[in-house]
Amino acid sequence: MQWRALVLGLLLLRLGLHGALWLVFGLGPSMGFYQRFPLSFGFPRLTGPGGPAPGPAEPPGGPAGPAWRRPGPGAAGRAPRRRPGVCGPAHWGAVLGGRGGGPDEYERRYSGAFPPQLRARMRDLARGMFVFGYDNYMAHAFPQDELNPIDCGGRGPDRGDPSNLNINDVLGNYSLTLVDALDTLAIMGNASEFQKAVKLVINTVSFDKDSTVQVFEATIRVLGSLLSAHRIITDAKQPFGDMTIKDYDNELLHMAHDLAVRLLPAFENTKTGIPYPRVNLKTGVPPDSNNETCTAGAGSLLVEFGMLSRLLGDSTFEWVARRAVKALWSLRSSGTGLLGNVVNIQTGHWVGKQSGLGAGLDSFYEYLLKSYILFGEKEDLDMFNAAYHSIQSYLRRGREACNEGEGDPPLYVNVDMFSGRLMNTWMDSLQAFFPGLQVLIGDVEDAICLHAFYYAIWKRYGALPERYNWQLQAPDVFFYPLRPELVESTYLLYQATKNPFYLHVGMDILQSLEKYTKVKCGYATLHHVIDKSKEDRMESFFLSETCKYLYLLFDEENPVHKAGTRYMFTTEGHVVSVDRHLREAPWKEFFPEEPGRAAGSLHRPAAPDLRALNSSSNCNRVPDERRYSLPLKSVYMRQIDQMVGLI
Ligand code: DMJ
Repeated sequence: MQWRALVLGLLLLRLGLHGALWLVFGLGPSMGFYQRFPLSFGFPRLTGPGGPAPGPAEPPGGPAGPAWRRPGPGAAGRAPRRRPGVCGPAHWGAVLGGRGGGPDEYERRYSGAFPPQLRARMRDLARGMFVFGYDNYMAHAFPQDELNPIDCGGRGPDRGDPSNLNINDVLGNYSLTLVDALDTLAIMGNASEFQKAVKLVINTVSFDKDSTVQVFEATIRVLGSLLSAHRIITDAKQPFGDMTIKDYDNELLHMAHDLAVRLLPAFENTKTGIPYPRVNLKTGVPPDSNNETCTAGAGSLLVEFGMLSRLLGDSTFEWVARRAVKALWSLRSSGTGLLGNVVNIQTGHWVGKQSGLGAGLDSFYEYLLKSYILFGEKEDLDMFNAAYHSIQSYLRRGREACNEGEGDPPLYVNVDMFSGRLMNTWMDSLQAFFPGLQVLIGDVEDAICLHAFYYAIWKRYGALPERYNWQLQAPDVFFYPLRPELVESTYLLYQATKNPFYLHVGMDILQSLEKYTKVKCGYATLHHVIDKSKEDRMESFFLSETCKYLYLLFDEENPVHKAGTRYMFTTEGHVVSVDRHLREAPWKEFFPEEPGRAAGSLHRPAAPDLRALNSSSNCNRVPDERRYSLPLKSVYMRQIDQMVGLI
């Protein structure tokens, strides 16, 4: 009798615990939603905090692996998977703020599923994570580029070893982490620190440095951040609180201009118009420069260069960036419509024929769509739609629908750009940005599926290995440098669905970052996602992206989410408001498209008229050339003319 009472008591205790969990964490409804998308990845259960040891490769002839090796329907000549119905602004409204229309079905059904107190705790945890990293950078590393979070020191370019591209491509001796973090301070509403940081950047950062950096990295991390902060400062509405700077004289815009001019030599002396990958900020393209560049590096400059052009009223920057995109686009395979990952900028030959969504191509796709969102140029959307069609036809494997039908869940693989044949069985962690991009175009169901795949990997390791082999179901490359891509997609999916499942994902990610990467003076790169050993490096995107997206995920009331303003994030997570000012390209009135011009040919504005444009600039003031010793714009045009052999 006593034994029965004990069993009954335990049973009641368990039921009570479940009820409490349901009430406190809302696990019931959240998981209920998730179960509508049953995904079976065949991952073994976690066996401990580190997860299981890497399993041996599947024996040849062993149990049948996933069917992702098989080509998709498009590759077999059949119609590709259906496209999302609408691909245009109607979809972005929900994602970019201004949801309008009051609570939708999901909000009503799940509004209590992730309690507000827990959400506030997570928001504060995300803010604390940023503050810990930022304060330590300022205390131990500034004015150097990066924080070494383990030895509590700073890091700049590796002058002793110029071939150390892992460091030198990114670190330009220009206080990178401070610059990259500016708009995160504003988004977190920290006006005093934002103002302090902006003044510090204005007073101490210079680009007149003997540093050879990658054009792409300098553009997305530095140029993009300067422009984003400039627009926050000059926004008449000041949505993030009072972020104005006393006596601000467009200094950040001038700095962005100065940097972009220093990057321009990369676009000279290239036969295709595709830029060199690196420039020295003082001397231009190094004499021994490599003629090979990755597609993403050369073709993801348009958002920042276009913004700069439109703010200055000077078409030069947009023109060179757009020319690079068009040149790459013209080199796509005529059969598959796919691009490779590495190209020779002089011959236009593909050196890397791998086509995928990750390293080497990721932001190329992203910027086709984001350029359209920002500037409204239809040719960008046309290119994006065509690229998305090829991706669906040749890269996507698995069953057609995310949550129903036979076969493995969908997955995007790496293929040969010309044949569409599978090239390898790994996917890299950069790919995890793609569900976020799919949200922007309204392909939310597919985004849910792909995101779930990455989250499953995260759950297994408490991080994303740099490369994961889906055939072996084990990492191929083991490090995790605090990348933001999964958080970014989680945030965008939450904005699109408002399903608390994504808050749980965010909480999980936050907790594993705290547990596995926090060290004495910041957050450290995981050297090995299984044994959790660390490297003494905290990349600047941890503050500019990872912390920002985590914070925004939990900060429902953030101005970014309010109706009336629409925001977009650059590939480095810098916030830009989408408004008509950036849709104005003043030079267009002066240089209308020539009728009968061959499709795909480049539009070159005539140099003399640029003078007229300067005075009608939509920027408050034309940069002061004397102060920055910048060559006149007509000089850039002449250089560009020479490099493309047009005169
Ligand atoms: C960032 O610099 C950007 O997000 C870029 O587009 C890809 N790589 C890193 C983050 O992983």
